[in-house]
Amino acid sequence: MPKKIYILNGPNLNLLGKRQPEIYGHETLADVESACRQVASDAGLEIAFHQSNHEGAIIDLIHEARDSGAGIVINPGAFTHTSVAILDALNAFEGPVLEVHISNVHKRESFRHHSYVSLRADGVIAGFGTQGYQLAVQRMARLLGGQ
Ligand code: DHK
Repeated sequence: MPKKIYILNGPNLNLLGKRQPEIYGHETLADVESACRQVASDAGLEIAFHQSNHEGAIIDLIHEARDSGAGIVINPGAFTHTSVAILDALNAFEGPVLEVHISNVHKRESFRHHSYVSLRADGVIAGFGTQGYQLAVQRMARLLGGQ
């Protein structure tokens, strides 16, 4: 059975492609999902792809991944910079965690420079645009012992 990875997206990422395209680009989240599915299927991985504007829903998905996920790729959106609860949930997950930011958060406002999730993440990708998700899935495949 293929290993399943969870790709989780936080608040406002449902607006990808429409929201501040000069920062987040023109691709939609559906475009990101289909690109990730392609990379994952090439690597023999299954994907559960989700977005929520609600912190608790993201935490519930991280808990679900404890039972059925081998790894987590997460772009927590603004919760990156605020959520100890998401950090705690990720700390309760045993597999690899990769943190993705579409924009280079370090080039932006200082409140975006700190990430609670980075205290848990095994790797962080920022500023590679939506391509960062595909790179994270490739890296996840390597971490999980695929190609
Ligand atoms: C997305 C967001 O919504 C912001 O709140 C983060 C992140 C950056 C991104 O670059 O993908 O600060």
